[in-house]
Amino acid sequence: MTDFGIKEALAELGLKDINNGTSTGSNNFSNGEIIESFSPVDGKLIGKVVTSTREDYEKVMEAATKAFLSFRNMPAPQRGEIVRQFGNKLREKEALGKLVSYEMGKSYQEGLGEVQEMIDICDFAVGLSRQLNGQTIPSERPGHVMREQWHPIGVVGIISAFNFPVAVWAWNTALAWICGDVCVWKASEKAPLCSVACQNIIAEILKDNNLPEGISCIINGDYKVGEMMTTDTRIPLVSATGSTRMGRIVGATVAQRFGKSLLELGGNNAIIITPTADLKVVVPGAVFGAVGTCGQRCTSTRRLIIHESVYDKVRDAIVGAYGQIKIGNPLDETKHVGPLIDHDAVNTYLAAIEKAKAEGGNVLVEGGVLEGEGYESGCYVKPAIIEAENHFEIVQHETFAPILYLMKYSGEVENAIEKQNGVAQGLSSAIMTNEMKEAEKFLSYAGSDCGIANVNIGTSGAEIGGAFGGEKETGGGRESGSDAWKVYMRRQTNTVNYSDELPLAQGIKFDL
Ligand code: UN1
Repeated sequence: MTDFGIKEALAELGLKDINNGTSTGSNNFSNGEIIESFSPVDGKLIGKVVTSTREDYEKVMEAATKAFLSFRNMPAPQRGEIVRQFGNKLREKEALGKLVSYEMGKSYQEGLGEVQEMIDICDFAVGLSRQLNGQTIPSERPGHVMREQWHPIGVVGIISAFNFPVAVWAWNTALAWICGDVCVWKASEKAPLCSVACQNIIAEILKDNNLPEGISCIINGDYKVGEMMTTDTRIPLVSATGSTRMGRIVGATVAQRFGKSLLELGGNNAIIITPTADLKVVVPGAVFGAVGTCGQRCTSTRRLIIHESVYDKVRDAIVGAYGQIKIGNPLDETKHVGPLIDHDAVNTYLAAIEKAKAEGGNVLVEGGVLEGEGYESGCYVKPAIIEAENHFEIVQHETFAPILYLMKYSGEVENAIEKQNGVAQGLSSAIMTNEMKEAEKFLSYAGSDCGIANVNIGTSGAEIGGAFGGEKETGGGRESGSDAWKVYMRRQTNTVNYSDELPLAQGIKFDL
């Protein structure tokens, strides 16, 4: 059977010896235990990574803090030039897309899409490197001027999840670097080789430019390694992507020491389907949203809230489309859906289906684990559709798997918006409608309470140009586009007196 060029891809990414048991450490400092990375695609061992001990972490932090002192002196457009070179390197990196697909299990197209997101954010950051503008502010005092400056914040800690093992890191680093920060990255222990591959690419660029490797560091391990960062006062900003459970701990720990955290946590994303919705748009939007990345995006579509007048038609169209979905090796481009990340994820998926049934859910498309040739890893599951009520405990909960809940609404769009907002998470949302008033209501202050609200597209697949993140239990952080860069900098307000007097603000008199 073809290995879809995996061996060549690993070699190209500098991971070639890993299959022989040679391990790759973070910045070559690691001395801890070994993490083995098994592919959910075929269950095979891809490679091993050494975790970071406390001593390793200290060495990494020493390198990072030292690198920051010189990197912050480099003019921002020159830092942009480094990011430009990184983006250019990524343009040659189909191998990285392949590794993402093989280590994480998403389709090769989506693996390439992730690399494209990295390229896009690099381009965005290069432009921004000449636009880290502050404001000038009129002073109330004669002969005075006020202005605002944005300075690099320092070492940025990045904790990323397995589902976007490279793009989310790039969203953070590309911006952090042009802002003059250096980064320490703890990738998910479920996709550690992706982080080593990225580190290999950027390390080469830093070397070619005679810059210290400490500008980009990786550390490996589980939550205990993450904890070294969250408790470390040398890290003014921790950006964390993952579960709400993890974010609650990270946010509290970082706040305890008055650090900043940027949290991008769970979603429970819904599409409202109104009577005028166009099925040509609804079906691919909902199906890709629900089964793309095997339902393991923060933005995956979990709920369809369908007007009762079109419910049967929409339900039948979606159920029909599920019949066309091909599940299998994600590197095989004829397949739409690959495996879940591991057996734990499979068990969580199975338990969620059982729970939905126990709560009164009506299964329209049966789930289940696939067996037989091509499914030996035990991680391939069937995307399921269940009719459910919004208040079911399981519906209120984010299950990182391809389970789609269908529910009805009646009357006006406000009733659908109430259901859509009636969950603890607030990441992404969408409405399918050709009624301008419904769309505008959905986008208004009385509409969707999510960080992302779309009209006539699905809930996933955001472009990098907009700020990405959400409200409520999603954590409130914003990454990627718009003015998300500001979180990676510290703001300084300056007042300069160029007069010969010293008038006080608010007209206070203080005569000596
Ligand atoms: C995530 O799932 O953590 O909007 C990120 C999307 C992608 C990013 C998802 N551009 O679906």
